[in-house]
Amino acid sequence: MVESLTKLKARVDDYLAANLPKDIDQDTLAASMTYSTMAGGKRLRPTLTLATVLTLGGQLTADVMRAATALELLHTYSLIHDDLPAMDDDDLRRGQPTNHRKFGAGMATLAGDGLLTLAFQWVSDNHLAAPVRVELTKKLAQAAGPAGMVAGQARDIENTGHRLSLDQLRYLHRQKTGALIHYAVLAGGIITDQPAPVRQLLVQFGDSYGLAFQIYDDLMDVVGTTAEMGKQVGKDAGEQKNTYPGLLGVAGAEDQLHQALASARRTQAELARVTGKSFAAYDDFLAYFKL
Ligand code: GRG
Repeated sequence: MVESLTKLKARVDDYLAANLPKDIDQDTLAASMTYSTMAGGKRLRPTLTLATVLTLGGQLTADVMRAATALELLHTYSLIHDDLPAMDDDDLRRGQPTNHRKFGAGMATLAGDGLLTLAFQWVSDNHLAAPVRVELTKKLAQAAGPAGMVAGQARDIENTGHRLSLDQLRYLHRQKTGALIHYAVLAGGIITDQPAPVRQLLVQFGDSYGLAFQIYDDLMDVVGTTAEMGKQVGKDAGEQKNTYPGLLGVAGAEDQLHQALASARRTQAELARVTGKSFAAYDDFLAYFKL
């Protein structure tokens, strides 16, 4: 039986609280890295990995927790750097002042650098089988690096103020937000040593889910509130960012969201058919989208 999302999130929170401070050897840097990591994120990415591991018959050992939770460190780095004055220049994140507002841009940059680097330490320095650690490290680098999230961020910066086509926007989102979610689901398949067809279905689910997640985030910037999102909303249009509602209108974006969710549900059913296991745990993740 897969644990509830609330319980998985609590496991991630507990693991981070207990282990992050051990690996930082400078007081202000530790405060800055811990501040953003423990500021109350949803823990979507590591919980996707953990739910996938449990669904596929794996156990949440300390080593699995370390490898899975590494992704939350990396995700937090991306948020800190995204908020910096040189990027989005945001004041609020996870309902609290952004890292550079509290610690200054220099320390915030270093907190991000520290979290990114520590993520690779956690994913490689554990007792999982060596081929598993190598595969996780390689796939995480591909997802987060200059052909993944960093490329998406570069595309976003370069194209702000230029209207992209729907295909171009989808590609940007696939890199910027989708790549880490793709990795989150795949990591569960790598940890439990799944055959190639199952891994293929896992990434297909991750890709559809990641797309839905980004469209929803774009929509919430238009129709959501700061209290709901924990960050300033309504910024995208003013900054001429490329977004789904900007390109297609709210109704068009909602339609794309429905299509992405339908595709994720089809893949969820196919995963159950191919593996003979219940993928009901993914229902909790799909329930995130309130339409
Ligand atoms: C700085 C290299 C670099 C990359 C930044 C992911 C990203 C790339 C920027 C964030 C921009 C953004 C708001 C994207 C929308 C989707 C998204 C990633 C939202 C934040 O993730 P959540 O909702 O946040 O999982 P919590 O706080 O719950 O972890």
